[in-house]
Amino acid sequence: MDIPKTHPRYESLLLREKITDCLKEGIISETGIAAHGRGEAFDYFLGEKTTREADKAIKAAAELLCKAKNPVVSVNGNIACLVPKEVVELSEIVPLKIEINLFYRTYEREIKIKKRLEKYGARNILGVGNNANESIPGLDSLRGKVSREGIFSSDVVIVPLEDGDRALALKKMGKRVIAIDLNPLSRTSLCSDITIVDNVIRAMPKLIEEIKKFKEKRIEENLEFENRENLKKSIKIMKKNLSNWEVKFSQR
Ligand code: PTJ
Repeated sequence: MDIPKTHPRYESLLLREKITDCLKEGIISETGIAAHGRGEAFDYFLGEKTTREADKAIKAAAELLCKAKNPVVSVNGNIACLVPKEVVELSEIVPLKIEINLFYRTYEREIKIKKRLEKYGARNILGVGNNANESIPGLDSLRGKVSREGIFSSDVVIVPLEDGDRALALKKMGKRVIAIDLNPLSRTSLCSDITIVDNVIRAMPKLIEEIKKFKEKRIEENLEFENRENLKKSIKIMKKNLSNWEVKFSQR
């Protein structure tokens, strides 16, 4: 359907179209649609823009990625759908490995996601078929199947948009976890070392920019970052936006 550009929710509707197209193609799981909807709601509360807190988390994430020895980006259906180009760019500039890791894992979906990423220039994608040859201890879901040379032996993992069972298990393995999650209350957000409370659509290009800047500076920086404090501030922003709307409505 042609969405009129004048529609007040044009951008958001375009994203929904992308998501439904990816569902039809078998990239996104059916529950990925529900995950997207939950994200939309939190984005609304956030004001649909990158906050100062998210910017701070992005800078800290850029530094952690640049200093990592074996960083990996974990890709699920929603990420392959929404930001495939950015995933590939990230893998080139850090550089880092791309690993497909799915909750609703089927070989068919792995291949479809792999092909989509390759269309954007990705090479050596891990986590497909027999390459998912290791298990994350204590994780019963299929997300526990990981690649030995990827997530299993990584020191830093970036997990954009997922639920918290794996993030916690990765922490227990001693890894540093970077999450991108619009929900500051999710288990992933709470247990990660750095949570970027922002939409992946906005956060990924900004993360790439910050990595470029960090590399250009070539100086030792040790940014201080307190995840819980940052999360609290993101919640405060949401609360403030909600109260501002409440005031606006009572003035009508
Ligand atoms: O592709 P698969 O099989 O691995 O399945 C992946 C899904 C997404 C279905 C699975 O990880 C899942 O169920 O996730 P949850 O529990 O719904 O969590 C997704 C989180 O991402 C929620 O906290 C959402 O608020 C958040 N989220 C959704 N869309 C975005 C987002 N965060 C950032 N940017 C978004 N665009």
